[in-house]
Amino acid sequence: MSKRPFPWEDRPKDAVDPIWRYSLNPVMKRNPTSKLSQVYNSSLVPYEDGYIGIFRAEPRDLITKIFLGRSKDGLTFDLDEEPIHFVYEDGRMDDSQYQYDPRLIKIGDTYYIVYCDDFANLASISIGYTKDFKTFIKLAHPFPPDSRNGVLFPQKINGEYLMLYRIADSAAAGDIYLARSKDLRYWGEYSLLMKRTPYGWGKKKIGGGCTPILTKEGWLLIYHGVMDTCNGLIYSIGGAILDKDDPSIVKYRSKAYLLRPERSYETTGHVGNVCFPCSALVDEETGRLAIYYGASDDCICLGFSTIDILLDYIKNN
Ligand code: BMA
Repeated sequence: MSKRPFPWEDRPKDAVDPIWRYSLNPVMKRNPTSKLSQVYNSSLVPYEDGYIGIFRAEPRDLITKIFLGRSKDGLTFDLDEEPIHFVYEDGRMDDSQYQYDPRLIKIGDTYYIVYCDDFANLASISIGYTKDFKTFIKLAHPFPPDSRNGVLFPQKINGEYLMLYRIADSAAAGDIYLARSKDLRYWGEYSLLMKRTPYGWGKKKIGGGCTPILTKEGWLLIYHGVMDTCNGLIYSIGGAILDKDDPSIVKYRSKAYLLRPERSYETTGHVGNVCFPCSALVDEETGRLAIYYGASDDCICLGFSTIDILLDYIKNN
């Protein structure tokens, strides 16, 4: 038995969706400290005898930043007081004004942080890395301005790093693309991976979510989809399975969402009707999943499932 506690609750009998909510959600509520008004789309990985994470948080000026945080149990979190300060590889200080939607991925002995910041007055994917969580290095922007939702695969596949991303937010661009790189700096061979759904919960745009999880059926992808309604946008969670050796092949994709905003902490907040997944912990022994999602751009919530339940649901729906 690993001594690292895995956050978990059994599926309630009345659960209808393949992801069920932690009964004590949100795990991080709004106004968690006197300095921070909201902490939401955040990403955790196992570290030492607990977890470490990169958290999207807004101080009282509401300018989004990313913070380092630690957790012993995956349920309670201690965030640093200061946001992360990146330096470029040549020693220059990063002068970006805002950062958001971090995904933390360990590859070898390096922890990569894929997130968005400002570039030419537009949001853009950035890649930072650290080996010790003390010094944070940022690569020169690997993607052009107006790229979002970078999700890096946790290992090289056929000698290449793979990244999911979406171009901008304009009406013309809302699909997930796949990019390839040999060194994380120069990306190319872009290909369309998944289009928005023609109708329904992912009609307006879709984007990457959690780091893909390798399973017996291929890469399990937990992503987000957005629908526009008379009442504004609704962000739900969806699932797909990509081929293990060639993730540009979508083997299955669930037509039904896996979770949508329903509880008050998901429907009402800074931006209501948002469930935005950024990371999932996997318990290798049991296949249990603890999925962290930001709710209503105001708080962090936890959903549970298992690899088998999600694979079955995605294949059968
Ligand atoms: C998206 C991103 C997310 C956010 C969502 C809803 O464009 O900025 O961080 O949760 O909008 O506001």
